Amino acid sequence: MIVGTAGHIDHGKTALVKALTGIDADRLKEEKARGITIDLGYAYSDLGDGRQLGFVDVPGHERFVHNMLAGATGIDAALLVVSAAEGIKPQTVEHLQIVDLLGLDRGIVALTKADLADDDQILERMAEIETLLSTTSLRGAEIVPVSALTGDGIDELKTKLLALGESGKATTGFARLAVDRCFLLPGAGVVVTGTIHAGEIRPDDRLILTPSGLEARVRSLHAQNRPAEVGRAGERCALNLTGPRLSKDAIRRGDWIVSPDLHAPTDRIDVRLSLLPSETASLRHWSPAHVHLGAAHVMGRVALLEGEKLAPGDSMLAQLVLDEKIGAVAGDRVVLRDPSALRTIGGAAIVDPFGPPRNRRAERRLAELTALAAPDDEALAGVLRLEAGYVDLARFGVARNLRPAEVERLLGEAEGAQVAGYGFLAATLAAAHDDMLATLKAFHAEKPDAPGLQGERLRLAMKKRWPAPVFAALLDREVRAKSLVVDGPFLRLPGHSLTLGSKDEALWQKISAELTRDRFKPPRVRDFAQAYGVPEGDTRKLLQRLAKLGRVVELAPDHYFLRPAVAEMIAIANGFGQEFTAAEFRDKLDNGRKLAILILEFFDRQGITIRRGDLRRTVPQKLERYGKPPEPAVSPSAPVRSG
Ligand SMILES: Nc1nc2c(ncn2[C@@H]2O[C@H](COP(=O)(O)OP(=O)(O)OP(=O)(O)O)[C@@H](O)[C@H]2O)c(=O)[nH]1
Ligand SMILES: [Mg+2]
Repeated sequence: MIVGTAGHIDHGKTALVKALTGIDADRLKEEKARGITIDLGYAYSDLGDGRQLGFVDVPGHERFVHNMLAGATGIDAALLVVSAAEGIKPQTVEHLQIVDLLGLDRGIVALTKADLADDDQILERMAEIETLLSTTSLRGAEIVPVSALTGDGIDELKTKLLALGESGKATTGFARLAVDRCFLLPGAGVVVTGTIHAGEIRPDDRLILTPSGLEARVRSLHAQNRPAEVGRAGERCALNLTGPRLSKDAIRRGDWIVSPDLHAPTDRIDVRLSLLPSETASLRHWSPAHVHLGAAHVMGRVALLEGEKLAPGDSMLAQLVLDEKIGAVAGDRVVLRDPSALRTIGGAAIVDPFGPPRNRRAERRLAELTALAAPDDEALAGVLRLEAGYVDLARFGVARNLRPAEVERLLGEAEGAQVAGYGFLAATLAAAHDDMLATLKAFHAEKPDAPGLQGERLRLAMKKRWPAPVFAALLDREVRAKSLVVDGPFLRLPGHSLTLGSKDEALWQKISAELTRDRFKPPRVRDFAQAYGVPEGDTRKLLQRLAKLGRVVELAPDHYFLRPAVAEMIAIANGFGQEFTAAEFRDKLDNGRKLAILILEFFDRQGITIRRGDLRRTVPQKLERYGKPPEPAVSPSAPVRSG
């Protein structure tokens, strides 16, 4: 269990930690010289029965509140220290505000230097403190008079701290540790310390530094100051890291060390923001602020999403636009301080760590944020019901540090279904199915001669406009279910087939027989017209229609080939396995030099072949441009011999 101190300068925090643990957490030379705490100090006390109390000792000086903030993140409970001699002072109030904004509702107040006050004074201080706590997350917390000098009350305080118990952070998510220190240990190399906010870390784990993206492997670790095989959420850990580009200078306080699945630095964070009631003026849109998240501290601006001003004591959805990228997960608490870092002005809970750069104030975005502000299960169900109708499940998982299996479970609970990484409600899928099929049906009715719609046309023609990747997922689902058919570049209903008029059909029968017989050297439009006594214009029109249907391909003006024959010729060209000449190609097709060159020029135009001087080669990606080549004809089986 990790306890963080809080309280005004000189009120006895470090002395109290020493009385509780025997350890002086002030380790810097400057701290000793000035008699004040500047940076975070750490102390552990083993209670002998396997239990342990860990302390993060913070500075009370108003200039070092940013350090206090880095220390207060990830603690289980707050130990608010108030001097019985001095009572409530500015940083007593500010540290308590921070504890409140971080959502810490477990803590104890130590009324220190009790040896310097009489009983009446102590009772008076206790009443003042009780009033101060009453509007915060620590309301009702116990107040224990203690003296680090005489030792009075120390054992009682220890017992009461232990009784608070651990806060129980989620070990189910991917690992994330907030780095508060990084140093070089002779013989070991780079060591970072910090609190694990979620998940577990073990030796040999491969982790990533957020935001830098540097890779690190855990060589060994200490949890709560002892060598360990695993560090769990809620524990303070020291990790000995190695990595190709890792160095002490590449790691800073405020970085996160995360499982690779969770590495997603962001500089636009959508939050629910509260302005402290003690503020004297409203916060205006686009105000600059110091933003503290985890152990990180960056500058940013506050984009208000639901108005131009936020009044003291009020809350509103907002987007924090940061000067630098950081790691963030929904539910994380953020503390804001004024631009000159003189006072804490408010705090926020992260709703979506990946805020959009555009349309962030649009009504549908605000509705989405309202849904996302709920606990995980309700949030997923809520977002599925929104007008957009789908959830990008991977993004949802990373934003909230949920493993894919957990997202899947939540989706099942919300009675949703997954299609290619997107979640939908069954009713939404049914509506999309109906919409897609009705759109195609209407198209077929309007254009019975057309083979179908191309994918993008279908997407744009539907009643509901899906984003292209979501549409692709929905379309794939329908194709798999055979609700619609992919026909070359076209999508059509399975029942839709083009029928030619009986005259055309009869003509096509004759023409197709000719095209089949001489598939590499077919007659041309004029030849058919003459042969069958049909006007040339009508013959041409029929073949143009058949080309639209994908049955024939016009390789040169008025010169049509059967589509499978084109696929076969591509296979023949590819069959050379290397560059080939027009003459070699002609010899395979046996169709004359002039025609062979016309065909190859057509292939060149289509990008199926690339020509270099007299040589050509095929382009692998284009080989199936006209479908797969027909199976080679099966040779007639040898007559069965008897005997
Ligand atoms: N008489 C008396 N003096 C105390 C007691 N606790 C602390 N002090 C004295 O108060 C002074 C400040 O104590 P610290 O523990 O350094 O105070 P702090 O809250 O850690 O101060 P910062 O870290 O700088 O905010 C020191 O001179 C201590 O000896 C106590 O219980 N009784
Ligand atoms: Mg101190």
